[in-house]
Parts: sequence; structure tokens; C-alpha cells
Amino acid sequence: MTSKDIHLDICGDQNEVAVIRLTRPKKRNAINDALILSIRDLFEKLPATVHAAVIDGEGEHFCAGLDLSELSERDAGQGLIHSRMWHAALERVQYGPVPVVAALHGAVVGGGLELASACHIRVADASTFYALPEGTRGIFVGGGGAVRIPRLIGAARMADMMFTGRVYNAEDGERIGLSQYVVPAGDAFKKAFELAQVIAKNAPLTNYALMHVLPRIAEQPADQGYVSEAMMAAIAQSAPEAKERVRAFLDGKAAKVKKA
Ligand code: 1HE
Repeated sequence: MTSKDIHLDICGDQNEVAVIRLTRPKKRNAINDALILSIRDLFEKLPATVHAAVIDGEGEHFCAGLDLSELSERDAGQGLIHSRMWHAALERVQYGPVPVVAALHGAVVGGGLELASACHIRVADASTFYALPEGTRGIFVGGGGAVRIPRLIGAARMADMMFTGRVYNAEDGERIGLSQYVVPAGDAFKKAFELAQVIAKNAPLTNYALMHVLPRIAEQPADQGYVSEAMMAAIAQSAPEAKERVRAFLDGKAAKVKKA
């Protein structure tokens, strides 16, 4: 099932970057049931050439969150199932086949922030603003935000956003951890695409470890985390690609780390 409100392009010289765009600008890319299911399906079926993805939104806003027009129709049981449907979809984003870079601009609110939080890198342009209006609408986050957002900014800041309707701008968002990059207005997609191209060149096992193992280690008690880290390090370094890359550096054929 693919909604008309989402578009997939496969880009790059080797078709290595998927560009996924929310294309519902008239409704500020608000996410209805068809769209959340399409996000899930799309991440399940990315072509094998793809090694990184960018997600962005058409129009002046990244995403206005849940399509509120569908909310009033649901009873409690349906609400539970609906929330779990979002969880399944955003799980495919976070733990899908490839790292995902979110290109943010304008409103990144409610479920839009939940979607962005499921991505691995967030690039915000200067027009970006973040909010969790669920608090003032008398509802609660339901797309995994209660789990992912405190891990980015802490439970106290998230609670403040929901208690008071606090809105963070792009710069403050970066300061507290909502994004890793801030760029001038209009440049988020360009920067996100550049980053995706860099990521796509990494050894696949390294990307796998960063997506699937690092977040689990971060949740483990330290003594278990050290063992998980050691196992992942051993697996990664044993891959032929790792040996080739290290040999290239020792032979003076690979780039040095340059001062930022
Ligand atoms: C919508 C939605 C929406 C816009 N659901 N229709 N999210 C919110 O509470 C955010 C609600 N939206 C806004 O605060 C504003 O729309 C924006 C700041 C995002 C953009 O403002 P603006 O002035 O550019 O657009 P607008 O005039 O408010 O909206 C344009 C149209 O989009 C309008 O419809 P129209 O038929 O009158 O043209 C709006 O009704 C429509 N629209 N946002 C439905 N969200 C998994 S649980 C997640 C829980 C949540 O995400 S709750 C938070 C929902």
C-alpha cells in the first residue's frame, strides 16, 4: 500500500541514496493512517542498491504530526492499535535496512517530531521549529515519542514541551539535542543528502553496528555493554572490508582525519 502523499526517488551514481518525501503540503504533511502505513511499507521494500536514506517534507513544513481529523473517530481500543501501528512504522525507520537522515524545516511537531526522532541524524534549517502540541490538545504522544524524545533531550525537557506548549527554534533545538546540524534556511535537504552520500560509503557492517547495536548497548548496564561492544568490534574488524580500509590508511592511500 503506497499513499499518494509520499514519494520515493532513488538517487546517486550507484542508486545508493533513497529520498523519501512527504508530499501532502496542503495539510502540512500531517500523517494519516494511509501515510503511516506507506512509510512502513516503503522502508520494508527499499531496493538493495540503497545504503542510506533522506526523509523530508514538501512545502513550508516538515510535518504537522498526526492527522487530527482522524482522531475523533477512534475509541480507546482503536487508539491503542493506532499507536502500535505508528510504533511498527517508525520501528522500520529506526531499525530498517539503512541509516536515515531527516531534513527538517518549518514545523516539526507532534508526530512529525516522533518521525524525526526515529531517524539517525537530524539536519535542521533555520526555519525549523519543534513542539509537542499533544499536551495542549489534551492527548499524549503515541508514535514512540515518549521513548525516543527523552533519549535525545531528557524527560524534563520533553515534559516541559508538553506541559507548557514550549516551542524550540532551530538553534535551541540543536543546543538541547533535537538536531545534530543547523544550516541556513533552505539548505537542509542539500546537507542531508551530502551526509547520506557519505554514510552510504561506509562499510555496511559499521552502519549496521551504529543502527542496530549501538542503541542497544546504550540501554544495557555497563558490564553487559562492554561485552556487546567487544563482540561487535570483533565482528566488524574481521570483515575483509575493514582489513582493506585499515591497510589503505597504513599504505598512505586513505584520507587522514583533518582538523575541523
Ligand atoms: C492539519 C494538521 C494536522 C495542519 N492534522 N490537519 N499536530 C498539531 O497539533 C499541529 C497542528 N498544526 C499547526 O499547528 C499548524 O497547521 C502548523 C504550525 C503546522 C502550520 O501552520 P500554517 O499556518 O502553515 O497552516 P494551517 O493554516 O494551520 O494549516 C493548513 C491546513 O492543514 C489546514 O487545513 P485546511 O483544510 O483549512 O486548509 C489545517 O487544518 C491542516 N492541518 N496540521 C490535520 N496535524 C502518533 S500520535 C501523534 C500525535 C500528534 O501528532 S498530535 C499533534 C498534531
